[in-house]
Amino acid sequence: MTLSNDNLSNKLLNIINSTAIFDLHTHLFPPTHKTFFLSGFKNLLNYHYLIAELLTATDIDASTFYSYNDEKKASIIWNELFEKRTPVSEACAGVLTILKELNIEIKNQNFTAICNEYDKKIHSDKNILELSNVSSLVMTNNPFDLDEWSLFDNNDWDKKIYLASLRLDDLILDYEGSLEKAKDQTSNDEANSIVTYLEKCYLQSNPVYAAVSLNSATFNTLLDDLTWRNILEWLQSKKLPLSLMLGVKRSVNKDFGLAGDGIGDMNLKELSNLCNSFPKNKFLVTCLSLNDQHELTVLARKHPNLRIFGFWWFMNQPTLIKQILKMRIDMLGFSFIPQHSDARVSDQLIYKWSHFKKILHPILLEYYQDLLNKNFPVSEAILQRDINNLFSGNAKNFLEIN
Ligand code: FIX
Ligand code: ZN
Repeated sequence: MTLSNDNLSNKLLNIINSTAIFDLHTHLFPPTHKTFFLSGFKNLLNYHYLIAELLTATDIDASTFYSYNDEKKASIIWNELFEKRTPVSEACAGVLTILKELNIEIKNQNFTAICNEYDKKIHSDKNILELSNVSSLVMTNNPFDLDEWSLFDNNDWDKKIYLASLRLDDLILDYEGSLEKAKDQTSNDEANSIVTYLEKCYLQSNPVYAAVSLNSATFNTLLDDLTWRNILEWLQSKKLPLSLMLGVKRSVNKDFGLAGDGIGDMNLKELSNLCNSFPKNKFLVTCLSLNDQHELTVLARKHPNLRIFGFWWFMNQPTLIKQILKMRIDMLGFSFIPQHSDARVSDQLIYKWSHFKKILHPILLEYYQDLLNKNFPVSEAILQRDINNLFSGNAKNFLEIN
């Protein structure tokens, strides 16, 4: 049945809130992978986005801050960013959204009281997945970090919820060290031991894509380096897309650790070149800089083997998302993957997705209202089809999974 302008907004909101999400890129792990699974209020506060905010807003010294235990770090962040200052940044707002969702009052409660109440409410990863309506997600799995990779030695976690991806940054950052590990793990001394090792990892983990973060200084390695050409060929044979996270410069401020990465240069002409040179490979692409968004969207109209995904990190701000999301729809229709969470702490799924939905609803509403005004019949079934595609179908179709 065709909807009218009167009931469109509510129907759309209901569908957005009830449709299951497939989260294409996270840094999450199942709870059984103990040292890597992060959850809870203290971990939420110790998020590197908030650490960067703290270390630049105050005169707290980075190495002194990092020498504290998790509880003390979290209490400093709460005190400096939520008590002494007004928590209006996107990362601060995220913490408040989660507290509100869990009905935890801030008024008249100090840090310890909030921590205690929070710990009573959360729960398990299942709880969080339910609250955020995420049905499955892709982890970031580094085959060259053997401790982290030991996840795949065990079967005590849900492989239908936690899907694997092969994160290959170590091959760029430390090729020799990675090669040694690959040889070690495969008892293989041949030139192609990297691919031999990746094949072993593939069989072990059943990944849905491989991924690497690059900037203009490292991007050409993909085209010029024999190992990478072999990897691209191997990925094609496995029908595995390569996810390219473009425009990051690591350690802009070394003292800040994980909170010290920034934006680097990126020349997207090289991306176009890559898409042409490897037409049978598929590339998921996200760009870190606002400057690259328009060109990236144009390239997604030119290369069928390129699919845009998400608002990565410094792009994940409401003001930028509103503008760029509309531009993507104007140029691509709904043929892109609008968001991923990049969650590092499981609880963040709750705010990352609810914040995105809050932006998505009024933007989509405008497009559907315009269609109705032009006498194009918009039914509930059309809304549901579109939201299914935006929240999971587009990503799963590109990955060829169901
Ligand atoms: O490279 C990445 O996958 C980035 O998302 C991370 O390295 C970054 O630290 C992050 O958490 C961004 O959201
Ligand atoms: Zn990430």
